[in-house]
Amino acid sequence: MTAVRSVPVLLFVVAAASNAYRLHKFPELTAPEPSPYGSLWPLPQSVQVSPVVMFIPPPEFRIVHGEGSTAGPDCLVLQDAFRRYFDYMFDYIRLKDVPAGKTSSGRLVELQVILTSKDNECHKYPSILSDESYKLSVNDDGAVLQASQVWGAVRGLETFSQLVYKDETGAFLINKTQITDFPRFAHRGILLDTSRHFLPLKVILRTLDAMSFNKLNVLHWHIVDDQSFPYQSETFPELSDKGAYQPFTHIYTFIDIRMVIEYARLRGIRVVPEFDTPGHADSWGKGQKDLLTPCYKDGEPSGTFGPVNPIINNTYTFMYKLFREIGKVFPDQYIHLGGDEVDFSCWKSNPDINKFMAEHGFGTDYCKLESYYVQQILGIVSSLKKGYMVWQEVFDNHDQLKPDTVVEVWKEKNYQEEMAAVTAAGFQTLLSAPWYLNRITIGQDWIQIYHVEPTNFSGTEEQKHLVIGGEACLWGEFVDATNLTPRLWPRASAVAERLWSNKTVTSVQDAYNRLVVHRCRMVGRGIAAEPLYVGFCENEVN
Ligand code: CP6
Repeated sequence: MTAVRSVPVLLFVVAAASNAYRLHKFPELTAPEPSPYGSLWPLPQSVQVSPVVMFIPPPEFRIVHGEGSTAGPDCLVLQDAFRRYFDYMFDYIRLKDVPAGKTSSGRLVELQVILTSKDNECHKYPSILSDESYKLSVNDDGAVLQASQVWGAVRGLETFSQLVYKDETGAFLINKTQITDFPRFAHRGILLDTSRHFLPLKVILRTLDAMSFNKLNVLHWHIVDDQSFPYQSETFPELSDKGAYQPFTHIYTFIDIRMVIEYARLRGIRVVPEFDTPGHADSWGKGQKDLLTPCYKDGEPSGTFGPVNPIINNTYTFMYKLFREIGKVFPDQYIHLGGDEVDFSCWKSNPDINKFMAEHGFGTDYCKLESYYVQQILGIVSSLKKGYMVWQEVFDNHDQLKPDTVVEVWKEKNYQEEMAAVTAAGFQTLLSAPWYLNRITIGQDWIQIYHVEPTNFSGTEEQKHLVIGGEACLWGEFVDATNLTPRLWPRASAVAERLWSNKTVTSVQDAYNRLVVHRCRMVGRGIAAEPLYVGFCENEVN
């Protein structure tokens, strides 16, 4: 009797709970339906989609260099992109068996890609100044993708591939469409952390694939930190011999790094390495004697070590040689120098440090010592003709930074005030504070990510122009190759649209309608992106 009576009670509880969950968590959204913009992600700046549909016969379809293009078959960036996108659009099908489609009015057999600039940058690396704009026209008389440089062509090919879809018979279709597109922000990044856990090369390359599907263009490679030093230096091989989790398997050799950089270049993605000092450098101490500050307890060295030791000349000789090597290995114009979360307690405990402080008139202000260190490092990196990025503390604690420093705002608390302060001081800035993707909650947290407006702080138009973009950060304490991809995607896609699309693109419902399909497409292209909510995706593995 009791068992029978408990059943309806249980059902009631479950129903009430799931109802509350549904109503409470997603008040804004209804079930996804087709967007007028199909599955375009991120949404281009200007899109006109006509209802007129054309049939694409895959066996005949070609992506070609159009007449008058400044690029030809020797342009590896385009050749590789043509191949990739053909595969993404028509892979896994027996080309001859594709039905002709019921609703189509014309046939599209060619996409012409035309580069217009003489300096189309095919044989260069992308930079903060790269031109990623393009125009795409899909018409009766053919499809034309026009861009000034290869970077715009790569973005436009992604867009073209997103326009192609299948009808219920399996025929490939595309609507007549006109698109004019360019990014809102020049720096659209993902931070990967390969120190807390080593990430195999394959995982990094997959992430670059997924970044290109989302038009993201900077890999911020937080390559070393307290826990391990996987960067294999030629000048100082002991750093990874002693500081990596495993000296032979869990390191990145020059060859590995070259591979990441070239794979990224072919997708219009920059690789900005971060070598974070003076804090977050425990692992450096294992292979480089006397680099870190010895901490003291009761007047004696305690055997533990703190931040990089800023008071000895050898530190700077070492840093010069290391950064000289790094500057050659990584071709990007920028190096990220970290500078976050410096713990002063070890410096405070050390009598030599305190003596140095007194001699330099720093009093007991350890920010001044940090500042002294940072000035030296910035000087070293400048002398190597590289630009640098730093975390916000470097701006907070120092009054004389070089004007071309890029300041990355990461602290969630009052980040809008920080953006206002950094830009009021005339520095370029990057936003990552609201985009920490290692932080997870239940439900559709991509909506919070999507709602962020990077220029939403009080300041002049001039200040807003100093916001050069932002980054989705995937810190590695709880992330390795097993869970990286679903933790990043599709949530990083929300950041990608915020940084690419027009400021006026804010409809969460339309974003949801497109993102559901975009996520399913990523799954089809081999990216294990997690689902947004309940629903069916034809590419899901079973
Ligand atoms: N590692 C390094 C980290 C963090 C930072 N720097 C970090 C701090 C707080 C959060 C997430 C990450 N793990 N080197 C700060 C930039 Cl919530």
